Amino acid sequence: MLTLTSNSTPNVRRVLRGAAAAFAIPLLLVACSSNDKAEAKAADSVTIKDQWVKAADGGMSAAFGELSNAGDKARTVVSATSPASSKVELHEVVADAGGTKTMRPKAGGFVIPAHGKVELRPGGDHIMFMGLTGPLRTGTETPVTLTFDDGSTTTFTAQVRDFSGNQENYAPDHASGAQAPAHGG
Ligand SMILES: [Cu+2]
Repeated sequence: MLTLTSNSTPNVRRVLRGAAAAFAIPLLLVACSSNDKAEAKAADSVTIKDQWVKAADGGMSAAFGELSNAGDKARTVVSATSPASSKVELHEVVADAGGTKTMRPKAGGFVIPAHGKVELRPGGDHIMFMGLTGPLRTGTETPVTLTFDDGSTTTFTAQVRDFSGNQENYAPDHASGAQAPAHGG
């Protein structure tokens, strides 16, 4: 019924284009909301407890805690950010044949099994603060935001605590590491 013909005036064409755009927007909204209902986000099923950050005057520090996944599907933390550090990495600690422990970025991030837990602790997996923006004083708190593989995010507040154990070396990549100073993680 509404067919554009060569004798349509420019005015009529503009009106018809506007009508088509108005119809397209509600259709997009419906598509998005039905998607959200079909699948829960990782941020809705993963929680953290006993979270804390190591006190430091500057340089580097790390955040720890116990991640729990209440969902039926494994979830993966792929990155983290914090206003306390200009750069944040997800680290693991590995020991070489001689027993020397080295921390390095964990390939693939932290995988939390369905109905399972991942403990972030000194000497194990941890959230590494690579460049503190200021001192982290005992008794204060700092927010940390985790991003999951589905793009959802969750932010928790971690208490700053004194901790002096578990000094490991840091290897930015597998080929080097000799130049990096030892630091806690
Ligand atoms: Cu580290």
